[in-house]
Amino acid sequence: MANQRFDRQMQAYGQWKTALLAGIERYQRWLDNNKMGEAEDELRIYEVLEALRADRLTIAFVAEFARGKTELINAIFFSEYDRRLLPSEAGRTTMCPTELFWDNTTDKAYVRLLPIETRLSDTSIAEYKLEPVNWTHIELDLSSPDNMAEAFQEIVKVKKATLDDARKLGLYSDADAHMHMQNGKLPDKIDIPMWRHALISFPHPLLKQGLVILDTPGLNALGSEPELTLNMLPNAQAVVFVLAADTGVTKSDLEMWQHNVKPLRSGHKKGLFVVLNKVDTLWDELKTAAHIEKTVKDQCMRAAQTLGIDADQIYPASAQKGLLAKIRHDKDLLERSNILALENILAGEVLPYKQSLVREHILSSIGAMVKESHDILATRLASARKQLEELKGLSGKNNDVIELLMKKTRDEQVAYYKNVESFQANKRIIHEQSKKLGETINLASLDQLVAETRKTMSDSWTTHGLKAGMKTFFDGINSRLSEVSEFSDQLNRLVITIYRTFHQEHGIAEIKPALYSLTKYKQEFQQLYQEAEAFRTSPVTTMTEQHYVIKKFFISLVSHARNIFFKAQRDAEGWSKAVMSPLVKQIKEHKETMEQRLENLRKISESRDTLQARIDELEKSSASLMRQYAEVRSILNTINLPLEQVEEPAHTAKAS
Ligand SMILES: Nc1nc2c(ncn2[C@@H]2O[C@H](COP(=O)(O)OP(=O)(O)OP(=O)(O)O)[C@@H](O)[C@H]2O)c(=O)[nH]1
Ligand SMILES: [Mg+2]
Repeated sequence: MANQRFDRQMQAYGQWKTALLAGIERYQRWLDNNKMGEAEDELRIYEVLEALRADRLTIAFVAEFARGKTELINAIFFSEYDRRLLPSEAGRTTMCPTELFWDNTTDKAYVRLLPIETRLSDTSIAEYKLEPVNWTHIELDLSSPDNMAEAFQEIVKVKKATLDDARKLGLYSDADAHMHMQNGKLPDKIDIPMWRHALISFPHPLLKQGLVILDTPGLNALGSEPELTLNMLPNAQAVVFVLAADTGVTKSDLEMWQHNVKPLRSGHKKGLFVVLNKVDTLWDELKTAAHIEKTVKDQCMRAAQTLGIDADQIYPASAQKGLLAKIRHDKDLLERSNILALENILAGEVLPYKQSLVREHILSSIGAMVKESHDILATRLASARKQLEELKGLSGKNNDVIELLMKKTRDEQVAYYKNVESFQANKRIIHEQSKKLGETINLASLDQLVAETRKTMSDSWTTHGLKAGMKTFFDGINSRLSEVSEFSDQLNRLVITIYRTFHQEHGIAEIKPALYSLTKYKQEFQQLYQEAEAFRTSPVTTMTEQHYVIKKFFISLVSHARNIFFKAQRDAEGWSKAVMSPLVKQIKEHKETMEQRLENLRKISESRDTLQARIDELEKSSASLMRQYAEVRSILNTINLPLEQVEEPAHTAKAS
């Protein structure tokens, strides 16, 4: 009775991905067999296939310490081990961000830990991930749950550090002194986490299908690792924010919500879930079920008011009772814990959302290409049919008619060639201009902006310096984006005119060219700005050792912005290579069709016996074209297929 709907919905998602992979591979073979693909197309298909194979779905659990994040993860995903797999205890437990996933590149189960001292270097966690030598590696013995539990205990380890060392690591500042006082005195050494980040590769079926669970420590740790707030959490497809019924919404819960969680989903509402955990603490044997239900409802309502969301957006649950119920196979307790309802919500919302993201990615990378193949096949089919009709009409006609037809076709051909020449000139212009577009989105100019920003902050790595720095940085980004926008608008207009002319003057099929748009990147920058603002104004940022956090924050911010610029530039390059391709292909098709028609007419005028043979040939090729057309259509359909819903809509019965 372990994970039910989530499990099956994840399987349905896996099947969709498998069908998609197979469809795209078929398309790749089809392009190859028909010599339709260019090197550029092959590369893009290869990239899409690789991205699909490496595709992951990340669900992050975020909350203040001891709200039950780890217990929820144990209850939802890992109950079949009949024990508490990840350590969850009273007080601060999880000491470093922990990623659970399956490493399909090594097919090995392990725990990898990044020493806390790596915080002293400027290397990001993402970069460290590429260098296993920097991590402490522990193999997992899957046959022994005790051995696994012991290995997982590493994640919660702490060690003693002098105040000075802790300060250098950004883990202590004078403002936190009161938290460490012992008998009114500051100790010489304080506890700091052993590890900065943990990776657990574990062969659980869900993880094997690409699920990644990100468990995080409480507010302090979140505030001191900007990479988590700026990169890891925004990249997760879903964030579960956990509150606890025994504490209600405390000041630090609210701070975390406002500064670290809410901004994550400011652009889109999907993928943010709030759980009111530990509702079992409200279960009172002396009260009626109706009374308890009302107490839970009231608490959800109050929490919703404090967070500024609707009450039905908060899911009451008991992770601990849910885990216990699953281990004991106690259906009533499981129902009461409301864990299954929570699973239903995750399955019903996260997976379709994730699917829409993957679909968007595929459509933006190869959608136009597949559509182009589709259109070319449609053109070929139409011209084969037209030729068939023409040839069938010729039976019984004398040579004069054929001569006349040949002359007409030749004239058409001459006029056409002339226009193709002017097209070549236009194509060169587009090519040169779009090269300039790529240059406008220039990483070197971004780096220059970064240098300017650093100067503005002039080594004042304080929240005040950051405020000025962020203004220089985002103003600079905006002015660069406006420049690119203006240029790409001009270019888009030119492309539209060329396509339209060819359609109007030469009867080429009407194709809508793909236009270059910056909207996506502008939105990403807007989102980044909001996250950065929330981080800048967060009380944790103002409290912690500023120099350390702000420097790290700045590095994260820059790397994120660079990434967006890089994507915009890569897309501009891809776009400039692909934008004229549909028209080029249609022009080539048209040319070949005309040549073929002339050749047919010439052969028939030489010998009438060839007429029937030509008709037969054309009929055969029409049939083959029909099959190819159907094939490409089916690939387009698979990409657009909605995710099969494995059960009725999510059941959201509230816990009582
Ligand atoms: N009564 C009750 N206790 C719970 C529930 N969920 C978790 N707990 C307990 O609360 C304590 C903290 O749970 P954790 O899962 O470690 O909390 P966390 O949010 O991961 O905390 P950190 O790792 O410190 O950030 C543990 O003792 C859990 O057993 C619940 O639903 N009901
Ligand atoms: Mg924990």
